[in-house]
Amino acid sequence: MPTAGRPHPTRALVILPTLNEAKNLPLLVPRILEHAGFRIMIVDDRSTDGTGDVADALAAQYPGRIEVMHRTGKRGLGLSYAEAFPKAAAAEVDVICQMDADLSHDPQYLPAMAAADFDVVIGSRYAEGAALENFPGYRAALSRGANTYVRIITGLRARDCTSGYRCWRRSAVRQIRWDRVGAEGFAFLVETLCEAAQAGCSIGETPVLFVGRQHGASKLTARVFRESLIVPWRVLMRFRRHPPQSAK
Ligand SMILES: Nc1nc2c(ncn2[C@@H]2O[C@H](COP(=O)(O)OP(=O)(O)OP(=O)(O)O)[C@@H](O)[C@H]2O)c(=O)[nH]1
Ligand SMILES: [Mg+2]
Repeated sequence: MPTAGRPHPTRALVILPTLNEAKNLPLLVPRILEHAGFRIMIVDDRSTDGTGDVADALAAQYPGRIEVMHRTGKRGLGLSYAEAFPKAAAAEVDVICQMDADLSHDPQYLPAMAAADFDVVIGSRYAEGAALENFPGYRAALSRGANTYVRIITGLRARDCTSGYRCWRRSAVRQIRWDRVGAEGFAFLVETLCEAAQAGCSIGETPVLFVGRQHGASKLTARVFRESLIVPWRVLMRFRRHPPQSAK
């Protein structure tokens, strides 16, 4: 994958959605901020384990580099990102990254992903050279199945369409039709990738080592799972009515 596209250092803003990540956040944040030019926007969804306070303490510890959004509306990963992305795109940045806050996504990949010559770069668990660690077999099978399902329905070509580790050019984020992004949960990841392809954005993948979470509980509920089954079809219908500029 080409990595020399944009001048470095890049001004990057990393969006970190959190729901009960009090143990993980203090370990993750310094590792992101090791990279020059990187800032963080933490989007906490009324965590009950004190993550909001941990986030505020980190923001005080790293003045000017961390912004904390304490959400009050309906909870949801998709709803959190849908609120954060347009706000991030209004900031003075070149690249907007998104990653999980549970230490599954290693920040070491951020500079290369941010500098890669694509509109959207996926930190991919299934690109050549990627690997999974501490990830039970049934979860890996579910994840692979989800990707096959999504690719068949939507026509997306990326190997890892459900990865939550991505870097976007700000210009690409501004092209997304945020008014019609409606997924409340994890399906947001598929919906926005489809919207990016629909908008004619180039999509690339960089292999990452994905490490399953060690602290805290999973938030994958039956409701979120059901929505993930429906959203690819919803997007397909949407694009039938408004054909894509190009199929990626
Ligand atoms: N703001 C917000 N963040 C969320 C919500 N649900 C999950 N997250 C965060 O989104 C990221 C991914 O969620 P995970 O729970 O790790 O999902 P997963 O990787 O599929 O599952 P596990 O790693 O097994 O728990 C983490 O940083 C979570 O804290 C939510 O409703 N709101
Ligand atoms: Mg996780």
